[in-house]
Amino acid sequence: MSRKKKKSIETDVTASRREFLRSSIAAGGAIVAGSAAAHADSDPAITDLQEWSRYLGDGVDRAPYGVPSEHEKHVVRRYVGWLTASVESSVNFTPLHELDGIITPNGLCFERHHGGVAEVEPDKYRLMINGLVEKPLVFTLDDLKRFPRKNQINFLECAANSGMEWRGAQLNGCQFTHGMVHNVMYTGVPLRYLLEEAGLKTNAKWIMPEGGDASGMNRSVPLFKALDDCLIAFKMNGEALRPEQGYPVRLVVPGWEGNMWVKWIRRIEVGDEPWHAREETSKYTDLMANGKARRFTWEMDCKSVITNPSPEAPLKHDKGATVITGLAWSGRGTIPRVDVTLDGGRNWHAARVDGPSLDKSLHRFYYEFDWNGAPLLLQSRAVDSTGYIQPTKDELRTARGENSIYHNNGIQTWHVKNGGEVENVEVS
Ligand SMILES: Nc1nc2c(c(=O)[nH]1)N[C@H]1C(S)=C(S)[C@@H](COP(=O)(O)O)O[C@H]1N2
Ligand SMILES: [Mo]
Repeated sequence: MSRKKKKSIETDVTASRREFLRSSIAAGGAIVAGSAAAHADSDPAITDLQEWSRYLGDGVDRAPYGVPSEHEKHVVRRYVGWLTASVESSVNFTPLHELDGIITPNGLCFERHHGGVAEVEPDKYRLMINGLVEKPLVFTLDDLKRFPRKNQINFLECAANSGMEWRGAQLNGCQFTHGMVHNVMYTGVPLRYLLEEAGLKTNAKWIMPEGGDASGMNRSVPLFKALDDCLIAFKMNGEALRPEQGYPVRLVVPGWEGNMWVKWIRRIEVGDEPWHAREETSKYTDLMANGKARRFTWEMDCKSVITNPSPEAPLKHDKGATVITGLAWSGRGTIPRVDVTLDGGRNWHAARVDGPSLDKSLHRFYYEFDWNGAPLLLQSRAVDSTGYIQPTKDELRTARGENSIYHNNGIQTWHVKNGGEVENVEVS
């Protein structure tokens, strides 16, 4: 690079930094100057030569499959012992407060299974399509990989996410109140290609995907969805599905409740009416105040949550520049807008959605402000691309009563107390 060129780049950098400072001041953004001021002569982290600078590190033979830094050991899925009777039919939760961006790392995706993790041998894996088709088919894993593939980033949310909060604030952590969601890039074959290969009969209206695990879980899925954007997926975030996520093959049903995303999928029956399986009658229906139940509530309503600060991620400084961040999503499209309030809903401020805004995918939002150190009542409220506005919990209760476990997409409140500690509360 010529001397002259280098110089002009430096000038550009200085100019853009000045512009950044000016615009962040204009936007009311605080500058961290106080706490970031250098203590170059007294800070041993600067004055002493550190261990890691003194000796050679491990070689490339250290970890053929990489793992996170040992300082990140607390970043794990967690479960709540009293929530379910056994660990085989149970759930653990994504540590949302430890993550950023929109992608959930494979080892941190929450798990929900009804009969434990099936250990399917890929050589013996088969997917059968039968019922109202011209020719019933059986695919091996290699067969599936000869169809054209698609990549899609989609969130999966269990319909029971936030289900413990229907009758009031209960679990003191965003991992537990909202952690039954993950967002993954799937690679797979559009289900439509497989159904077309089998040839749908003219009276075909529904499909019933069925799992190969001990629970043999099944759900009725209307044909219009199966032909629209469902995937028969074998990769997550680029690598093979993890055993707990359905290795070697799972169904992806974008925007619809997690229960329909059948793992270890072994069979798809085509029919002319729904099967009224256990998972769509006694479970995954929403009992209303009048004793009637809503059924086939497939789409996940627009929802958001502030992940930081939150009970497991308190504020560690006493005032000044503060970043609020969280996630928003909708089973009906994208999230053009998220608002944040610091005072329990009296004043709302537009948050900044950053990163890809994809259909039926998690969105990341930020709100930067200058905290005066006083207590806060934090909430976020998302609006989706259909114009639907995330409701308050009271609005949900008025509409549906308190009997339900499922589909609680109400606005979450975090109380930031003096000292930065955070508690799960409700305001009304
Ligand atoms: N075969 C099978 N598929 C299944 C389940 C199951 O128990 N067995 N659980 C369902 C439920 S209730 C949810 S919320 C999602 C959870 O997917 P995950 O474990 O990848 O998070 O898988 C669904 N698919
Ligand atoms: Mo679920």
